[in-house]
Amino acid sequence: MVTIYGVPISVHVRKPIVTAILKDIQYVVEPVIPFNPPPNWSSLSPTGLIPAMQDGGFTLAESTAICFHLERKKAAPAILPVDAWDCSRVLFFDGYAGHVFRSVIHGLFFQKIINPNILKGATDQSVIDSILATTQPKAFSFLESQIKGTFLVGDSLTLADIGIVSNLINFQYLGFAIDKAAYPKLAAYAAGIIALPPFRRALADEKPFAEQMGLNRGFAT
Ligand SMILES: N[C@@H](CCC(=O)N[C@@H](CS)C(=O)NCC(=O)O)C(=O)O
Repeated sequence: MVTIYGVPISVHVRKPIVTAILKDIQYVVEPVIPFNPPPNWSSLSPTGLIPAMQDGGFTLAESTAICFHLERKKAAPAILPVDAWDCSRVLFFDGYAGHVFRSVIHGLFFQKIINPNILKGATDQSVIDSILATTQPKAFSFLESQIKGTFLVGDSLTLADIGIVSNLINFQYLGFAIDKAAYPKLAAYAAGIIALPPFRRALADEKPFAEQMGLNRGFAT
């Protein structure tokens, strides 16, 4: 049994959860909120960030490393293509997903959810407006240019889709829509990936957490 530490509505915790569901690997989620971690947290997550994982006597942090462990634990269905060029492209998009999180999603989520609900601070609307006017259109325009079909790379779900769409889920959780006029391919792509069974189950399982935080689930139903 694999234990995944973190909250399932997190962009990065959802990556190993979707991967485990896709591969039919048994897992449990041990809720950890980074702002209020358990005493042994630094031994599980050296950065203090979620997710971390335990599998038998083996512990690991960093979502990409955890997904890679799950890939080696159970090869099929693969989230990393055999073809070298395709695999490199998948790793590029996984890295780009980290960029989307840091430059778009983290700031929006912090201002709309973490600051008012957890830290009891005030939302800074100017930060939200700035992200929506600068980094978000730049990232979405790039992604729009990359979409050629159902999946970002090849003809099956890979770590590229898992990382990118996990960000797009949290964008929509905040009540924002992917503008179909400006980004028609991205909007259709995200809806298609979210409709796949591993994402549907992950979103159903995280429903109580999403509802507790007052997140918008309209796109997921
Ligand atoms: N590179 C890390 C990033 C993890 C990350 O940023 N996690 C966020 C939640 S999605 C977090 O722990 N945030 C809490 C904080 O910033 O203190 C990974 O892929 O696991």
